[in-house]
Amino acid sequence: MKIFLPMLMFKSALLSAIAFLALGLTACGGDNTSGAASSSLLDKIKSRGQLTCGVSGEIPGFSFVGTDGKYSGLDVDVCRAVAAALFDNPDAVEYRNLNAKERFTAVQTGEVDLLSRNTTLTASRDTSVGMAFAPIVFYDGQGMMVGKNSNIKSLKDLQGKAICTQTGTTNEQNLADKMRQLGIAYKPVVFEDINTAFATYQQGRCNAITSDKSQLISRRTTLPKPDNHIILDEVLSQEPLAPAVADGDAKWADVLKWVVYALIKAEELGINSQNVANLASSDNPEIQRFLGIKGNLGEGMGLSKDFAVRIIKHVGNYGEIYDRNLGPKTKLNLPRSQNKLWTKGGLLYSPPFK
Ligand SMILES: N[C@@H](CCC(=O)N[C@@H](CS)C(=O)NCC(=O)O)C(=O)O
Repeated sequence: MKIFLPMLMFKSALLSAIAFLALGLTACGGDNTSGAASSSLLDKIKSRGQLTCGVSGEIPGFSFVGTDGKYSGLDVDVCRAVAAALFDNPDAVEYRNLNAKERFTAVQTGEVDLLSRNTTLTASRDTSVGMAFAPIVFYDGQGMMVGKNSNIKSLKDLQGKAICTQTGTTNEQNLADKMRQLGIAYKPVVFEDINTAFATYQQGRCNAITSDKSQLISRRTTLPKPDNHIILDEVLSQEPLAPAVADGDAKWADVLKWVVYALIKAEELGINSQNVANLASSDNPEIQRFLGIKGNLGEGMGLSKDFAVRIIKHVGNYGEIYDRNLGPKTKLNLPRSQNKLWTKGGLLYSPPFK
């Protein structure tokens, strides 16, 4: 016993030290959260004077780089709205094109401040991939595109056929799940790059290509003969698309969250880029609070009082963003369907600004 006592003492001291360290680490972990709140990315971005936004850059209507090098699309407008709220300048954004595989690492390593890139909000991404998602900006579902003359009229006609998809996406998994459920054996052809995926489909080396419906509609406009391709009626999954920031920085996540809500709320209140200046004299208390005429909602978020005015005057409300990028006057001409406001039978809803 005697012989083992010092060893036991050593062991217990060691265990205590480990426990202490572990506690310390936990405390640091806990402190980090509150530390992050006090030294939030928000402050760094403000002093940097520019926002770094991760987008795709390959999807017209969502995020696309024009021949003039300018970015446009609904996802891009989310970046612009955040920059408008922060700097009163929607152009204070540096964009980074990210493919599906790169996107989450880019957020975790701080390469981008926020991800606004046709990304589906899922439980695992929200809880174990280290993302903090903002509200949904586009309700989507996965679809299947095939050649018009292919004789493929529904998913069951894809037995034994090659289907192009992209790695690191929900689409790859949904396809496998759906086809297993339907008992259809198919050949998955998986790519990292969307352009290669579409080029392969275009060359006829895949009988079909699957992705979010909005993306299929968008990319179809870039094919040499868009009318030669149809999107099957069946929807394989739900794809609620939302922007995201890295987990653990509630202050920064709140900014993104309330900028998105501001876009929705502005449409609901009938405030748009054309009338926002006149509404400075509104006597509606809800509008007064929202526009920062009364109260200090913006300040509580680490923003200016008039952050909503800045967003709307530069970027517009959600409806204006939708119409500009995806609406009937665009090549995409996507019906708003689920992406209408809740007051119009859709799913878009903002909590109160109070
Ligand atoms: N919403 C799905 C799919 C998103 C996705 O990345 N889709 C591919 C096409 S299947 C894409 O957008 N690629 C664009 C690119 O790589 O730039 C997800 O979050 O996983």
